[in-house]
Amino acid sequence: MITAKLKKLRKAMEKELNHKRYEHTLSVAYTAANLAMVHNSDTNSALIGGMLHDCAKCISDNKLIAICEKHSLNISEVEMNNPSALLHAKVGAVLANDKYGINDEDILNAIKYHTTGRPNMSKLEKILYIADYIEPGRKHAPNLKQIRAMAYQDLDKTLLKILEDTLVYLTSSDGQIDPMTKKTYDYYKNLNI
Ligand code: DGI
Ligand code: FE
Ligand code: FE
Repeated sequence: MITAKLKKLRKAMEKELNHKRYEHTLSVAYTAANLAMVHNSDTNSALIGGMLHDCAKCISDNKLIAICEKHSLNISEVEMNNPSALLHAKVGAVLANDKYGINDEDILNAIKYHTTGRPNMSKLEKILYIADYIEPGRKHAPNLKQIRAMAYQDLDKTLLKILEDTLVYLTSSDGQIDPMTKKTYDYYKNLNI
């Protein structure tokens, strides 16, 4: 069911984000809802998490840093060097709570960890992380066809594959790896799934 709350958030995101990011947002929300249906998780939480996951993506680097400082959030060196890529997730969780009225801890954590993941993720956290990577508008990641099929079978295996490909991509493009991305990869690698 598309609730009044979700409609309100959709309107807010249409205003807040640029057109391309808004389209991506809708796509992530519906992909997350599909994954939730298949994996027996709450579809409404998936829709709300998807709708808000990139709510801080169109905020300038300086403003992202200022919001972190205002909320006494620690900024690591890697985050300071890549504010848009990394801080939008952390700040997104703060805004989801403060500005968009979301109190559900699981949804807030799914937004907070949607870029790096974290060890021992909840089902919703996994669903949002994966939906962000596989939504139909994504084109450039390698192995997308295989990963999309895998996502509807096994969340942990899919997570591991995405983390592996992300680390390869970051290494080949000289991107600084956030320690949390590596920690998440190691955790799922060591599960031996
Ligand atoms: O916000 P999106 O573009 O929809 O996707 P996202 O939030 O998953 O990722 C944003 C970017 O962050 C994407 O280009 C991949 C990158 N990323 C993921 N893990 C790391 C990272 N970038 C750096 N520098 N380090 C990481 O560990
Ligand atoms: Fe993002
Ligand atoms: Fe995204």
